[in-house]
Amino acid sequence: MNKHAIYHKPKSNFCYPYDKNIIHIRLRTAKEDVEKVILVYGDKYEWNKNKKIEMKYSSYDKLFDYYMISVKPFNRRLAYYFIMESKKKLFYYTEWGILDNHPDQNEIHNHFFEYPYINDSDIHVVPEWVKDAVFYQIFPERFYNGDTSNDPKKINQWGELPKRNDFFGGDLKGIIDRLDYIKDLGINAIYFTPIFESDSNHKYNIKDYKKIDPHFGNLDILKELVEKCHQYGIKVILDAVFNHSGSDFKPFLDVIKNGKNSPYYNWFYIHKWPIKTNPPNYETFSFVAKMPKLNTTNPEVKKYLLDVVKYWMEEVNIDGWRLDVADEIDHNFWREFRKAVKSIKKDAYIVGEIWHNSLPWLMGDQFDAVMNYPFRTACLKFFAYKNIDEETFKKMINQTLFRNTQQVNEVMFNLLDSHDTSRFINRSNKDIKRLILASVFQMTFIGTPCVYYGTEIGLEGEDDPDCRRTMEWNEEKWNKNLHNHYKNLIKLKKEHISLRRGNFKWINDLKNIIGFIRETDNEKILVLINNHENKKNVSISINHHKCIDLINNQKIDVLNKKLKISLPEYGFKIILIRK
Ligand code: ARE
Ligand code: CA
Repeated sequence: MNKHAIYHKPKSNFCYPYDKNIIHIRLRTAKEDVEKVILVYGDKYEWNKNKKIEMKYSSYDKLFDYYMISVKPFNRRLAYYFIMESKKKLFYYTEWGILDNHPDQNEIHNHFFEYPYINDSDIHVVPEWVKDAVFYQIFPERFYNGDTSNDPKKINQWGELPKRNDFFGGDLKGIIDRLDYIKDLGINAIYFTPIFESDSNHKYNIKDYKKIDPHFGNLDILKELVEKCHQYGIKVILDAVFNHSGSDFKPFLDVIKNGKNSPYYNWFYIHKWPIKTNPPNYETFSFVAKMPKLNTTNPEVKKYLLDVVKYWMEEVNIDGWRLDVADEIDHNFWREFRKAVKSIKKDAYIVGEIWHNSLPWLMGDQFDAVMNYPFRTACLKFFAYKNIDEETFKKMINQTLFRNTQQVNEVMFNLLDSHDTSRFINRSNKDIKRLILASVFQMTFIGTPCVYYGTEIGLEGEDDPDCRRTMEWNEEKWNKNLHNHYKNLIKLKKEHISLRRGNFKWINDLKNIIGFIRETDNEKILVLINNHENKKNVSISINHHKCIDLINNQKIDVLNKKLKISLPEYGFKIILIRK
């Protein structure tokens, strides 16, 4: 057995409470090295009643296999160790490492791993509604101009290609006007990029945190928008830009003027006064002079920003926050932020913007999820660039799943593109088939999908600023097939609980086909994806008799317990397996 590969760690993504009765335990071994893993577990105060249970082979990536088990501790406490079988030999894995002999039971207390006690407040409880949500991301300046009287002085023609500093006049009234469209698509949650006062089109350099940007509307219009959304069953989350303010934020202007005498001097990280902007002699977001970094470790700044949070949640009743540059802000700030948010709305959704492994923010004391860019990366390589095969794609996806706890995976914000990336369709050589397959995966995979406005009609765009083109409202110019496809997928997700709450499991023995099952106690759905330009036939062993193709609602016959499917080029199937 390859002992170097064995890994486990309590109170991490390898051992955490899923709810107050259940602890998830994971173990990593070298790939195809171990035949069997047993978990020996009990209560440390009653170890003589310990039990053994076999762990399930759960997943793999390039180098490793992963085992997993849900255990029910007897009394909320868990003491445990592992027995691994490799080439007919047994190994014992305790907190002190890997032993060739069974640990001495008289000394076992000093050896086992522990999850000492499941305290309620240590459990990461994620908002239930997010599991049912299909998000839509809107960049308000570019969605619809519903009120020309609030337009910026100089605006471009709707439909022109956007340059970095262009304005088009989109606003909150425009979103109210187009809510029927959003509703009709099946969307039930919206993420708005920033809407507070700011002189840019993206509004990430905020001048006044308590004011709606006048080109977007005002407090009353936002209230109306959120109320209408709620009437339509649509939740709303806003963008919290707390890493930095705009350089015209009053406290920063005060520092420019008064230097060390300003009461706000320590709200920022000023290297030297007087302030210079080229290059800035103060900390910023990514060297951008218009974005001075806020000192969120300063209690006054913290108080100010948490007050902003409270204001919008109470005044407008929003349902959560997306956190800008979340990884560059201190963890303690986020811990207090979470408490503040959840004390106002218990099931508010907190989704951080972090592009990498985000476990340190996702253990329950900070965010509920992050924008899942690693998911996008895997989808780009497999569906858009087609430069990895099925196996590599699965390994990448498995890696993303094992980075986080199960409850986080269930509400992960899964996206194919955003206002910070080129459109998926542009990365796919403008080949709609590739976007169709990627969206099938996105909508049927575990987690919460988000559609970036326009992606559903085939709107194109390269990197920022081109990915922020105006929404196309002339239906003649839509890709209608794509739009229908999105509507159908979203509808299926709403109709089938297993696509929202079901377990996720690959079918591992398929060649050149992606296949997986989503399953709840009462429902089972099989998804098959053929990412090749030739037809593929698959045969899957199955114990059930009735299968229904959910795309065309046709019955599929199962003969001799074999489900035989022919997948056309770039074809997919979503099949209900009747239990
Ligand atoms: C734009 C251009 C810049 C240009 C600048 C000049 O993109 O190249 O220098 O304008 O003004 C907002 C605007 C952007 C604007 C930016 C700066 O939307 O249009 O940039 O402000 O003015 C990293 C961060 C991540 C960040 C991305 C963009 O970690 O937090 O970079 N995303 C958020 C928002 C943006 C927003 C800001 C932050 C600033 O979503 O819209 O930009 O408030 C890897 C790295 C990531 C990196 C990612 C992308 O994966 O690991 O950390 O994200 O690449 O670069
Ligand atoms: Ca307008």
